[in-house]
Amino acid sequence: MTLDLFGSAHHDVRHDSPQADELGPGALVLRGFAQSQLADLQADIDAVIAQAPLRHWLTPGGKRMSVAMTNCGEVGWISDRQGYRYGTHDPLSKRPWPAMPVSFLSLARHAAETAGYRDFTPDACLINRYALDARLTLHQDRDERELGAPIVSVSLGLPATFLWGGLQRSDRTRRVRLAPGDVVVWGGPSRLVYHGIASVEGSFDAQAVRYNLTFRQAR
Ligand SMILES: O=C(O)CCC(=O)C(=O)O
Ligand SMILES: [Mn+2]
Repeated sequence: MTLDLFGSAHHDVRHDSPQADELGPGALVLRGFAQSQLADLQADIDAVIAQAPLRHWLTPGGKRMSVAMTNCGEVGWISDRQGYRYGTHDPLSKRPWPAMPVSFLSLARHAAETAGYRDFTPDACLINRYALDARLTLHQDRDERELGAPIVSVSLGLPATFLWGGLQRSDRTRRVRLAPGDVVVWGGPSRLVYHGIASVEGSFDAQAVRYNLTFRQAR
């Protein structure tokens, strides 16, 4: 008994995440999971952006998205008047997307495993940058071929209000505050849950922004 208790307590402290909030079946917020890596992740984000600058995609309907985006990995998420899709090349530079930094891949795999998803092998990392007025309306991540793999989503910079709904767009949404270092993982029965970003929390520093890394197995 004593050994069991000691063993499970010991097991808990090995995780980087002291707390996990369940959003639904197969969906967790790992609080502070990436906390100790924020500076390294930001340096890697800056290096990707230097090769593939952030841009505001057009929606298929022709509206400019308020979130600025770029990608790294084998494939990147693209939106324009032709629709949403994944592509191997940056349409701006016509070059392949920058490689996924090792720090990104190991964080994504470790977070997925902590949430119960083994062997997550993301081939796509979407980098989202939110200024104070940016929003991401309620949507499903459904452009991926491999819906068996989870989504891993990492928050950096300003805090935000994440919307977590249901499998129908009209389902009630829950508001979840995401702080820098929080990692949301969703898959299994929650893989196609509607979600979005309602708002980014202000700061006196006008330069401040929020970044999000969304890891997916797209192909
Ligand atoms: O910024 C976030 O936390 C969510 C991003 C997202 O849902 C997406 O890029 O599909
Ligand atoms: Mn999404």
